Amino acid sequence: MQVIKYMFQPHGDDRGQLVALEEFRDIPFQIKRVYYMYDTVPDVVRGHHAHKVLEQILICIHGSCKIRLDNGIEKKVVPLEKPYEGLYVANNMWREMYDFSPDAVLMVLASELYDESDYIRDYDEFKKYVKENQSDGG
Ligand code: T46
Repeated sequence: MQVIKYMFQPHGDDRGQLVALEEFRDIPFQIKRVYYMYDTVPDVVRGHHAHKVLEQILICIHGSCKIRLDNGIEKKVVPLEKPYEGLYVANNMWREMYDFSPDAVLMVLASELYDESDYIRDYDEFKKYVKENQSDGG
C-alpha cells in the first residue's frame, strides 16, 4: 500500500510560521468541507470506518496522533506530528485514529459534504465492498 504524505510549504519568517493550502494546488481535490477534532479522550480510538467516495487530507495542526490505514489487504500506521504534513486518505480505505496527545488538534480537509450514506461502518462489509470494486478494476 502506498502512503501519500504531503509536506506543505511553511512560510516562515521572524514572526513564526504560516501554511497556506489551496485546492487543486496543495490539495488534490476541491475542498467542500473542513472539520477538526480536539480534546480527544485518552486512549480513545476514532474512525473505524471507510468511505465509498470521500477523499480527505488529515493534518494534525497541533500535537500528535497516529492513523491506521487498511485497504482490506494491507495495514499501515502513519504518525502525524507536524502541522505542515498532511496524510491523503483515499476512498475505500478503512481508517482508525488513535494515540492522540492531550493537545492534539486533527484537522481534516474533505472532498465531499457530510453524507452518512457514504460511510461503511462494518468491517466485513468493507472487505466485501473492496473485493467487489477490485474485480471491476477499481
Ligand atoms: C473520517 C475521520 C477521519 C457531522 O455532523 N459532520 C461532519 O462533517 C462530521 C465529520 C461529523 N459529524 C457528526 C457525526 C457524529 O455525530 O459528528 C459526530 C462524530 O463523527 P464521527 O463519529 O464520524 O467521527 P470520527 O472521528 O469517527 O470520523 C471522522 C469522520 O466522520 C470521517 O469521515 O474519515 O473523522
